[in-house]
Parts: sequence; C-alpha cells; structure tokens
Amino acid sequence: MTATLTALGWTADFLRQLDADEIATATPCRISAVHRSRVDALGAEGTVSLIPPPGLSTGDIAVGDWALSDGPRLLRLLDRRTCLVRRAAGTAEKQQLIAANVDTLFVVTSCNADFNPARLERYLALAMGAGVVPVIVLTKTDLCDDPDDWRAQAEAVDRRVAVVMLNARADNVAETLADWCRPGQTVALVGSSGVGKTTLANTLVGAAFDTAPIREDDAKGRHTTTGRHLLPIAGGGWLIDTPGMRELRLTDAEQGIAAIFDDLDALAQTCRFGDCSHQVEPGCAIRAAVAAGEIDPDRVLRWEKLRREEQISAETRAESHSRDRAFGKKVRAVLRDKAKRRDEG
Ligand SMILES: Nc1nc2c(ncn2[C@@H]2O[C@H](COP(=O)(O)OP(=O)(O)OP(=O)(O)O)[C@@H](O)[C@H]2O)c(=O)[nH]1
Ligand SMILES: [Mg+2]
Repeated sequence: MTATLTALGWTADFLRQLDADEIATATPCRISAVHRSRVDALGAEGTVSLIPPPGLSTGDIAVGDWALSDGPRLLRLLDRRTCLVRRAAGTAEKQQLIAANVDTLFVVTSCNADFNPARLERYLALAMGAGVVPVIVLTKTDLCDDPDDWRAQAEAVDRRVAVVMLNARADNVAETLADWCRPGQTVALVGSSGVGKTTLANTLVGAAFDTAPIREDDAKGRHTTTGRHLLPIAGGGWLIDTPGMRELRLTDAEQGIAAIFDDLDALAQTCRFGDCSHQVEPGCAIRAAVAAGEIDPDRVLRWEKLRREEQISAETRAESHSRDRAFGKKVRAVLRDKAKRRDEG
C-alpha cells in the first residue's frame, strides 16, 4: 500500500530535521511494525522491510516513528513529536515504547467489570504527560442495561476529557470517532485485554484482525493481539492497535499525574506546611476538603498512590543512571590502563 507523506502524518517538524544531503538522498518513511531484528515502514513507495543500523536496537524503535531509509537500510530515526512509554514488567527501571507521534489516545474500557477509575486515571496521566489528547472510549454499550450510568461514571473521572460510548462492532463507529480520525492524524488504542480494541480497529480499518471472546460476566479474557501495528483508517488517519495491558506502570509521569490531579495539587499548595503529607499535620487543606465533603477521599488515595509510585520510579531511574555512569567510567579506566601498558610495552 502507498500513501503520500502528508497523509501519513509528515509535517514541517520532521522535514526541519533533515540536512541538505538527507533531503537529496534519504527516503522518509513511517514505522508500521517492529519485529525482532527488522522493522516494517510505510512511505511513498509502499511498505518496505528495513534493517536498523548498528547501535540502534529494535527495542528503541516505536510504531509510529518517522525514519530515514536508503534502500533496505534504516539510516536514523527522527525526533518524535510525542511518545507514549510505560515501565516494563520486572523490577528494573526499564522503559517500553508503546507508540510514537500519536495525536490522540483512545483509552478503551467496557461497560462491565473492566471499568475502573484508577486504571483510567493512569491512562489519562500517560496521555497528558506525553502531550497526547486522551479520549475515553466505552465499548459494549449494547450489552449493558444503563449506558447513561456508565457515561456519568466515565465523565466523573475527568470532566475535561471527552467520553464516547459505542458498540465496537456497529457501523456508525467511524462517524462517532470522526473528529479524531482525520487525514494525517494518528490515534492509538490502549486498554485491558478483551475491551474491544481490535474489534474497533477492524471496524475503522475495514480489516479482519483476530479478536477473541471474553467471559462477559467478569470481563476476563485472553490476550489476542500480540504486536503493535500502524493501520490506515478507512476515511483517513492512522490507527495503532496495541496488545491488552494487565496493568499500566507509569514512568517519568510526574507531569501527567499533576495534570490529571491539578485540582488536588492546587489545593495542596494551600496547606499550612509546604511538605504536608496530608496525614496528620494541622492546617491540611486536603483533609479539610475531604471532611467538608468537597472532594472524593478515594480519589485522594489514588493521587497519593500514583505520586508515591512515581517517586520510587524516579529514584530507581536516578540510581540506575548513576550505576551506568559509574560502570562507563570503570570501563574507560580499564581501556586507558590497557592502552598505557601497550604503549609502554
Ligand atoms: N457486543 C459487543 N462485543 C464486543 C464489543 N467490543 C468487543 N466485543 C467483543 O469482545 C471480544 C474481545 O474483543 P477484542 O477486540 O479482541 O479485544 P481487545 O481489546 O483487542 O483484546 P486484546 O487484543 O487481548 O488486548 C470479542 O469477542 C469482540 O467481538 C462491543 O462493543 N459489543
Ligand atoms: Mg486486540
């Protein structure tokens, strides 16, 4: 399949990054899938399979990235406009790329047991921190008794975020989501396994990627989608489907968390003590507002939990950074020593 660069989302931000040589010789393309040692990319010439240059691992390339290529070789990645990252599973502070150069994040959940404000807040913080517009997409409206009740719950998570309710298998999905699916725009789908991301993608793209039924009573399912793919939306724009996440672990998300909970942050500024823990101190504005019934105590707990998590994650990142630097220093000292002995011998 071929697409003009503009239709693929190419803008002056990317063009500006090319030097005169590259403009003359390199071919811009957009990464559509990442495999173990190669990547697929879309460009004016269609889909190509590219080999990354030495020193660039495919783990450092995200679906949605813009790259320069020369024949089958990927030359370099261009700086991203936006990037969605999460903390990889395991104890080490490793980051995993979700998608790059995304305009809108469809945070998908269903009108069933999957719906969870704490999970939604995490996804909203991920989007806000990355400068991506979040939209809450509630699927399976056809299976629930009281859609208005689900809508009210979703809107209460953050009044500034648009909430869309739909049946992911219905024909009017493209129309409902048209505002975010314009030519050149990129949308990513995230959410738990079984909420209907791929069903939605199939409806928007007009394709037939694998989906699998889940147990609707407890919304448990098996993970069907295993990779991320950049797919063309029938009416224009691009869609990145992702595998379901059991848990979104945020990383480098201080700004995103502050954006979602900006009202609590502002209130905390008025506590008597600058370092108030909102637990025991006198003059705590947060506890006063909870006592007055002005704010939801569960939301305060979720805010504190995310901030604690982010603090631990930032400390681990700083530690591993200084460990890497110390290791680099040691390696350089050994090499210097070796060179010195060789020169002397
Ligand atoms: N009735 C109804 N069924 C839906 C809707 N959305 C999804 N489904 C069904 O829910 C099941 C799971 O959908 P998928 O699209 O595979 O879910 P997913 O989010 O892609 O799951 P993973 O790939 O595992 O992350 C499938 O049987 C779909 O047909 C909906 O809006 N209404
Ligand atoms: Mg899927």
